[in-house]
Amino acid sequence: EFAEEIDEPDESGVESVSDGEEDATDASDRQITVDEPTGGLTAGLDPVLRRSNGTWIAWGDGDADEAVVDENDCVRVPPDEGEYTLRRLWFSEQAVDSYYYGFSNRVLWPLCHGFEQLIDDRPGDLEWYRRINDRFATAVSRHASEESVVWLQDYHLGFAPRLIRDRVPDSVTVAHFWHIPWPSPETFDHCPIGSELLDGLLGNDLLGFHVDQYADTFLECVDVFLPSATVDRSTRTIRYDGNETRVVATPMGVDASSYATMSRETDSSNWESICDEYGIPQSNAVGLGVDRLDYTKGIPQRLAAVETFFERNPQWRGSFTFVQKATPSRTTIPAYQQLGSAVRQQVERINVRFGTDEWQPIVYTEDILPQEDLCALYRNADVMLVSPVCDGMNLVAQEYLAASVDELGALLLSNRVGAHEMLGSHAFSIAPNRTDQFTETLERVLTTARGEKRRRMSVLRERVFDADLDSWMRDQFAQMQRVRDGADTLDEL
Ligand code: GDG
Repeated sequence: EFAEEIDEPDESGVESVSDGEEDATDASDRQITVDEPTGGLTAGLDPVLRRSNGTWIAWGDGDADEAVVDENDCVRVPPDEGEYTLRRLWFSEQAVDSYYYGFSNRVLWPLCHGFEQLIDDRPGDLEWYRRINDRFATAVSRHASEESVVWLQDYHLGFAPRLIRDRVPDSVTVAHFWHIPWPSPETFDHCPIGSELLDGLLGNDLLGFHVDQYADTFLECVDVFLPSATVDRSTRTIRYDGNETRVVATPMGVDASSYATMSRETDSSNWESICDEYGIPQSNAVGLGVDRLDYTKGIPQRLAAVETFFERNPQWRGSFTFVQKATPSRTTIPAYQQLGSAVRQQVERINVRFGTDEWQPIVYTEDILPQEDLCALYRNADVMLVSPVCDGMNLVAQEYLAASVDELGALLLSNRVGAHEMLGSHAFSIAPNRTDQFTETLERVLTTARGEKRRRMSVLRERVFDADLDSWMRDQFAQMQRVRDGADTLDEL
């Protein structure tokens, strides 16, 4: 999900196939090509799979007929070494529309982010969500052995843990990481299948969230909506239907050293060409936003603060440029289409209001940038504006810090993101909907002395390096091992 803008299946390219298993493809004369992502969960999982000689079960991206797979829809990867198995599941266009663009992203996504007014529970979508979860569970049960550890990712697989639990031996450990927030009981009450979802998730032995708040609201929801469950808040353990689920908060990190290395490798010519391409005056102070074009990310709120900033500070007109990199996402969903046009209009209006022949206050792009260009932007931004109204963690804030090798910039951070728990004390904290306070904070950042910014930045960078992706991954597996060892409470470990 977090790398969706790069990995999301091309809607037009998804082969229309039946919901059943695909026929075998003759792979003998086809080449396997691999794009290795830098950073992100995918890159973090790869070495784990290699070490464990495991099986990665994933939604097949692209054309099933063109895929290089054996009769079980599997391929050994990486191509030359063949250290683990990649098992593909192929979905029809209808399945993608209903499961992914439907129940996952029209119901669960808005629900978990507190946008219950945007829930659009279309007839049939839930049924596809059930079916696809079932297909994942079937695939898992075919590959799992007595000693397997199954690790599920995210809200697209809410029913799968129960379905897996019912089909695999008791000795198998089932763990899950939920990458988005968990809502309060009041918001969760809007979930059309609340108790079924909780029942599904309690098929897990271990359920991870980014921060304490989400772990606690999950326990509260179980308490309220699943009366037959026994919830122990002090140990974050739930007993339900003969199974025990441990709930943990483990904040996800980024591959900090690879961002730092890539950032160091960018030189002034990279930056010059980005400035030329997008019309950023090199002499300007630069503010930066990097997000998927999603209503949770607070882009309109950020643009409102930027507008107020130029209104109140004419001296900055012509010498501060705000760069917003917004990646189109889930564009078949009306709420996303509306957001996209509202944002484009807002940018246009602000640029008309303050722009001149030589200078645009906002440089807006929907391009997907190569990682090197993203790092060059991070490194050269004087202030990074991360202002979601609700966000599970927010990796962009951490990537910015990791890439800020010169320690010259500053992070302006919403108090409504998971990352605020780790970074809030030394970032410039804002409430995303309070435009005045947001604007004042931006003014303050731009006039704060270099020494003070460096002091904050070096504390923040240390935190991001200490709690990086590798440490998160190790933590996850240590927790799974503990659950497996059957320790009574995590506190005793
Ligand atoms: C979900 C949760 C949680 C963006 N544009 C480009 C590009 N990106 C990369 C960023 C970053 C990723 O996309 C976005 O990650 P976020 O964490 O900010 O947001 P979500 O996509 O909403 O992710 C979130 C995350 O899962 C992990 O648990 O933190 O709260 O919503 O890595 O760098 N990368 C490249 N070019 C772009 O143009 N190369």
